[in-house]
Amino acid sequence: MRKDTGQVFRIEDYRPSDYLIPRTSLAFALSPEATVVTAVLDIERRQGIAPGTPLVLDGDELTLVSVAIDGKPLADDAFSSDPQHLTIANPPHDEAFQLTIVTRIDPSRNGTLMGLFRTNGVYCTQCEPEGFRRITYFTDRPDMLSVYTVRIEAERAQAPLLLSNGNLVEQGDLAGGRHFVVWHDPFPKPSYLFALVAGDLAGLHDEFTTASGRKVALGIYVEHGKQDRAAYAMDALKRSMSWDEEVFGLEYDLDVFNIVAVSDFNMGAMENKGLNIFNDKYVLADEATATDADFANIEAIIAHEYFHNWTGNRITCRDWFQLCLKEGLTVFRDHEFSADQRSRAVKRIAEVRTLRAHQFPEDQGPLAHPVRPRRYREINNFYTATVYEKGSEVVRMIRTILGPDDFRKGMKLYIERHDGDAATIEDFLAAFEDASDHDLSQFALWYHQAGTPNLTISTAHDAEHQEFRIEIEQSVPPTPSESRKRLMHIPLAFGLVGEDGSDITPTSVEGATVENGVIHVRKRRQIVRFQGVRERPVVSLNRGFSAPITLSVEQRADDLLFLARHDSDLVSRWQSLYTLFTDALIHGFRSVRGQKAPEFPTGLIAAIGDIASDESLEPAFRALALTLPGEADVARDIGTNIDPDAIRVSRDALASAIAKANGERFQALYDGFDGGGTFSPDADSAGKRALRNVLLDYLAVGAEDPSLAARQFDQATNMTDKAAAMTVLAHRFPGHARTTDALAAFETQYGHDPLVMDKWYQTQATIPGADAVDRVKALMTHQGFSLSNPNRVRALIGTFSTLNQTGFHRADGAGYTFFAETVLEIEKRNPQLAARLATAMRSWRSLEPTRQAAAREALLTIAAPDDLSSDLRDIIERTLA
Ligand code: B3K
Ligand code: ZN
Repeated sequence: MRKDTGQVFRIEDYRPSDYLIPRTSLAFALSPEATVVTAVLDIERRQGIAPGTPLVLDGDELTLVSVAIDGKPLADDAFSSDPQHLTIANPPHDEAFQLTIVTRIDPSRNGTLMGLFRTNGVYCTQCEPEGFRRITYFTDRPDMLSVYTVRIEAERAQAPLLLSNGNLVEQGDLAGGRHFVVWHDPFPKPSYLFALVAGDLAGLHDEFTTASGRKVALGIYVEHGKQDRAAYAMDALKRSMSWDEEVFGLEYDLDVFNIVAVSDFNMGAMENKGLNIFNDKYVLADEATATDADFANIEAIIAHEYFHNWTGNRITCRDWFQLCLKEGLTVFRDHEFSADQRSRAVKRIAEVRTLRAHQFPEDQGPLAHPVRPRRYREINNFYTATVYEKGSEVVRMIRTILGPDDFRKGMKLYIERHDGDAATIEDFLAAFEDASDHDLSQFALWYHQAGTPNLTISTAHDAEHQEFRIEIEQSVPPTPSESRKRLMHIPLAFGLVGEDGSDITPTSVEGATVENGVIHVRKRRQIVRFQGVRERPVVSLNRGFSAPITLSVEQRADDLLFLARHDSDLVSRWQSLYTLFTDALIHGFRSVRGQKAPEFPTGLIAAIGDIASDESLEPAFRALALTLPGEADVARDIGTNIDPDAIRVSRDALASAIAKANGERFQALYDGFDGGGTFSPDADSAGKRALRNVLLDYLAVGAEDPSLAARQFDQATNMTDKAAAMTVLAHRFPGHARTTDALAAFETQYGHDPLVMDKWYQTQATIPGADAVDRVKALMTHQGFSLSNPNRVRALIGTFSTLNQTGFHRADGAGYTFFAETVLEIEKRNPQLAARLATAMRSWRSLEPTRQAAAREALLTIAAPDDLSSDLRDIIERTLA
């Protein structure tokens, strides 16, 4: 594992490398404990660099076997090496030479899952961001573009399948039961996109013909016997390929596109050129084993990795500070894809919920950083919601500001200009400025400044002068190492809603640029005056969630209820309800803290019943509208002195008030949706299941016994309904015999299938209350559980620490103590996973004092060992700072 050295990387220190490596040829002699890698690098000195300038290559935990230049082995004093570097102090003075490096690595003992490792008997690589240096010494940085030729040799019985990037150019048998293949990727690429897979896997094959008539062989490789579960992923891949042609005019460029699903993987998936590697969770699905959410994730992630072929691979990043250049843009593209495949409004609401749940707390806590960071100590810790999700929001805002036509022109120009480059955010913005007549200099702050901007808004109507006024004040809260913030350009979509629910069009506007329903907020304080507004409108703000901001608005509850029922923008309708829920829950929380029983507005409770049964709204929307803000969402909105137990009481009380008032309606609705029938994962069918399952939860809150949920569990014909019923049983009736039976039945039925068992771990890890700590500890000893597998760890420890607010934040600190020990245990094998888990502590300062003190103790425990990895040290020190 890479120990922390304290080194900090700064964007201003970027300079091009002294040497280039236009061609890289790799030969792998695979063996589980001692794989030998021979790298032949064509090296060219960059123009202007003095002959003899030392050549320093990166390495990580490598064993060097030999080094040669132009075929001649180097004398021991001609180079120096340690596991981290290979330095050739005085390389040939010729402009070009060939460097041959032989290294030896041990894939079977590589628990970091970076570089070359083994997962379920399969050799597999992960090189982004700095894993390639764990395979051979190299200039392992994203601006080092090289054309790769890869020869793989292995025992045929052990690894009949040998894959790498690009096209297959040669294959054959060797003596002793071994065989080989040669892959060539004609597109220059950075080392982080290198990939190799070797093993015994089953393939699902198909073909795609591109718009220009190129035939592409598609392959998805999975464990034997699981091919049928890859059909949905294959379908999603073909839809992604067509969509990118239609919407962005981007075609695939190689003869083959392969995807491999593996069971030990630190992240969702990886976009290696022509050979995507996936966490099997995001490939394998059928109705019996996957939920609708799994299907939607598979569709989105397959698309995301495929879309990287242009935004990431053909155009890559100059350095890791530019990560959002590929990630933010590609998330935006996958969001648009899913919106086109499903319901746009529902998709957008889900995005807003995700952003609030993951990015807002990051932006509002000690780990806040700009979408394009300026410093990092461990780049692995910057694959964050800010870079990805806020990065996507920034691209969306560019489209809002430019309009769809100029946005399309800007994208086209960006791709024409930078195809084959390692580019920067400045390059990206320049393409949009040059393709339109917009000045994006103030807007660019979205990339450079951390923190969630807030708009404080007040409105007034002057009936006599028929004027409606919106007063807007912007502020950006301070974030670590950025105390003073500059004023941002915020595109605020809005509508003035008249009595009949339709939008009022004013005769004129003064005080700000207002275009196509968007106010361009650019100053600290702005007053926008709308003339010709006879009746008092209800203002609908941040429609479509046009900017990733918070709003402080003095808006009357009846206006919000009016918007919840009538706004023409569905995202705003949902938002209005969500605001009302949040206000009610915070009010309830204060009552609980003050030893009073919480009370909730009856208008809101009645509106929920109406919305639930409003047939003009799609079921998926109704399901989202009925979903209360999560406990962590409420905690974030309260901000300080958090007592998760009181939030839980308030939230349960609101759920129960809603259930009580609308019980009969909910029951009739629930009965009206038939859970059986032929399964289809499409958005409409999934929406119906989502609504039915939200209703089931409300019905359970109001019920004396668990029979409804137990019946659904027994009769479910798909995993969505089964898992939902299991969760309702476990969370609403913990310890009840029907719950115990259901959990046991689930284990019996799916015990052999780790991905399905993750749902079982997750359900139990999230049962609220103080018992959760012991429950999770006990589950860690379950025979199917392993601290070495990231999916298991995330299902049990990850969900416990992020979703179980009352269990994790147990008042006596036992949740934190257990967590600290577990994180340190995981760190020994997989520092990246440990660091990611540890971010669950990031909001510790907003807790009430007793919990805060206990959380600090746990953080200090994690920080104590001297030999911490750079991954974990970086997170813990920033969290404690
Ligand atoms: N680019 C990869 C993420 C790599 C994460 C490394 N810690 C997957 C993706 O965003 O598409
Ligand atoms: Zn990505």
